[in-house]
Amino acid sequence: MLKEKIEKIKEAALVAVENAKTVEEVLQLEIQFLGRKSEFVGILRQLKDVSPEEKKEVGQLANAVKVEIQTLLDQKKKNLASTFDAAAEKIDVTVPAVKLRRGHLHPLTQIQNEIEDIFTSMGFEIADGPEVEDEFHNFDALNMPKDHPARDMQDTFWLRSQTSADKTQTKADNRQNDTEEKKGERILLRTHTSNVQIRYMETHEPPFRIIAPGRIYRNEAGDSTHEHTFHQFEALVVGDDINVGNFKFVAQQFFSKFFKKDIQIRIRPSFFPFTEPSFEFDISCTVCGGKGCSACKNAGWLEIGGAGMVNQNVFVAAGYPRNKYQGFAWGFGVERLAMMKYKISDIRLFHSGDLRFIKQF
Ligand code: FA5
Repeated sequence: MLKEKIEKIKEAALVAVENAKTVEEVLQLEIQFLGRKSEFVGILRQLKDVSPEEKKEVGQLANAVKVEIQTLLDQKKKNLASTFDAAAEKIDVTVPAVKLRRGHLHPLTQIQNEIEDIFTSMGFEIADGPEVEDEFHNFDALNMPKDHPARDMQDTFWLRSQTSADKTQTKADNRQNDTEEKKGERILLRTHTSNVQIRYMETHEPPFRIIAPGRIYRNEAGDSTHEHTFHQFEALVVGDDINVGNFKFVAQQFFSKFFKKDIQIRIRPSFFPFTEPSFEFDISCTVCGGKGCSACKNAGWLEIGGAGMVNQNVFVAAGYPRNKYQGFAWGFGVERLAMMKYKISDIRLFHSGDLRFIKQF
């Protein structure tokens, strides 16, 4: 009697499990056929009322059937879980992928890297110097006496030293400031990259050739071609017999590589306290090649920056003997070069944070 009931349950379970379509359905069948309130468990409870022989026989059968149904249920669950159901998964492979937003180097960094690559290919070293500088390295050592009008050429952001910033000014502080001033120890934001000339020469002996790119600061109102914070790159080549011809050759090579076309150069007399003689330096117009156009205001030439032969007073301030070495130096504006290369009309765009501008590079 009980045996028949068990066989019937088994058959019903086999059919039901076979027809189940989802994992949820199988879990339901597990409760229905083997759960605590199932008919099957009810039969097992009745075993206590039957004879020992029948108990043994039915018990064995019940165990075997239970294992069989359980195995079948587990197998079915596994099969259904691994079946790919496109509708259930709801992945539409035709939906366009989310576009990854990739950053890139700022145009000024790109230009600086380009400049460094060209000069290292010509055997130059890259030198570095501090942006917070003392008066000695920014002015005094560059042959700019305290009262020299040349200091006014570059309006300066002066910084208060720790001692004078922390205390109210006393007579003693004033005396200390005077002493600092005499020794050229007042501090400032460097007004040009020429401070690196002195820093480098203090620790190196000629011959050498370096460039020093970097950020500089000037206390001036901005317009489309002037910023208070901008970049220059200094060049300094020193040896026994470096001359203006060497300068012209290196400059012509650099600008032809930088603008990827044949560039002519021109120098005009100028004045810088740290060079003698001093030049203003022009290149042939990168747009018209010298014929005259709107980019060069029909001049055929574009102004690039200042240069000259290192003044012997500068060598002496850096610790070299007078008249032992000769060298040339220049300081060119990086933004101005970038503006020429990419035809950018306003220098303020570089630091505007405007992504429409930045993304073009
Ligand atoms: C100097 O700063 C000298 N130290 C350059 C030099 C070095 C001359 C070595 C001789 C030997 P000047 O102040 O002219 O010179 O600046 C050089 C270049 O920096 C300019 O030609 C220009 O390209 C750039 N520049 C100057 N002022 C600004 C500014 N406010 N904004 C952007 N670029 C500027």
